[in-house]
Amino acid sequence: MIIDIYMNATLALTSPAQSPGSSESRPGYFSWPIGPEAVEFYRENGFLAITNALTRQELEEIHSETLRLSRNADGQVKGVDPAPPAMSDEEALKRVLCIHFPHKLSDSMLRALDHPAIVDVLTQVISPNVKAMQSMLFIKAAGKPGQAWHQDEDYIPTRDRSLTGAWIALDKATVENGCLWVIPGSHKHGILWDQQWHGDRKFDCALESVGFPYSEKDEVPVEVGAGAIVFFNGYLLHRSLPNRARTGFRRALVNHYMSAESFLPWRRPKDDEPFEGMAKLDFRDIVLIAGKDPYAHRGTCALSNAHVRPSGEGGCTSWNGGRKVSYNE
Ligand SMILES: O=C(O)CCC(=O)C(=O)O
Repeated sequence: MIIDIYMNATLALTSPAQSPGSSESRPGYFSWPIGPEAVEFYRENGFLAITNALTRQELEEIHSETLRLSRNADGQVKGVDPAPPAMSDEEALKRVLCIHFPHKLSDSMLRALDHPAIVDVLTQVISPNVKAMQSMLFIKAAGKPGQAWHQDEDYIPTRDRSLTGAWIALDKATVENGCLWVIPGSHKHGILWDQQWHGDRKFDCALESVGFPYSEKDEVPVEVGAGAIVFFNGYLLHRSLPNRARTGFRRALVNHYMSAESFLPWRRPKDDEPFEGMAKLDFRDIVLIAGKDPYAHRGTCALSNAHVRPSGEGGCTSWNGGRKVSYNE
C-alpha cells in the first residue's frame, strides 16, 4: 500500500540546485537561494514557486508523519477517530481532507516551519523578523473538494498586511489533482473582498470571496513537483479545485507567517482574560523562525490544537461561526 500512497510523488529532488537566484523558463518559478528577480516577481504578482526546496529525505519524513497523524492512534487529532488496525493506510488517509496545526504533534512538521528555503524567501519578502502561527496539512484524496476563492487575511488578520503562506507540495500538484490557482497581482488592492456561502459541492465549507474585478480568465494554475514550495501573499485571491484524478492524493503542508513586528489580532480574549484593547490584541501561540521578536517579553503560550477541517461531505454546520449553510442540490 505504501507504493500506492507515494504514487504521485515526484521524488527526483537530489539533483543539484540551479545557481542562486536563477529561474526556470516559466514565470514565477525560481530556485533558492533567491535573488532580486524573484523578490521583484513576488512584489508584482503576490506569489512565487521555489522548485528545489525539500530533499527526498525531508519529504519522506513528512509523508510518514502525515500517515501517522491520519491514523491518529493516540486520538490527539480532534475530529477523527483512531483508525482500527485493520484499516489500510490508504483508507486512513482518505478519511481526512485537512488537519489544522499538525506542527503541534509532529517534530518534522515543526522543523518544516523554519526550513532554510522558507527562511531565505520570507526574510526577503516579509522582514528580517518573521514568526509562524499556523500550519495546515491537506491530504486531498481523489474526489475531495477544493477551497473557493479567498484571501488568507480573511482568516488570519495581520496589522501590516504581512501574512504569507508557504505551500509545500508533498505530491506533484497538477490541474487534474487540484493544484493552487492564483490571480496574479490581486494582492495589490489591499482590500479584503466580501465573502459569501457558495453552496457548491466543488468546494469545502469555507466561504467564497466575491465582488472583485477579475474573472476566470485572469487565474493561473501553479503546478509544481513534490518538494516545491509556493509562497503567496495574504491578500492574493486564490483557490483550489477538487482532486479530479481517479486515484491518489494531492498532499500539501501549508504554513503561515507574518512579520514579528506586527501584533496578530486573531482570537478575542475570553471574558475573564485581561484585555489591553484591540490595538494590543496579540495571538502569542507563535514560533519565531527568523530574526528577533520585539515582543518576546510577552512570552508565548499554547492556544491551538491539531484538529480536522470539515470537508463539507458531512455538512458544514459547525463551520463559519456556527452559521447553518447547505449545499445547492
Ligand atoms: O491546498 C489547497 O487546496 C488550498 C490551500 C489554500 O487555499 C490555503 O492554504 O489558503
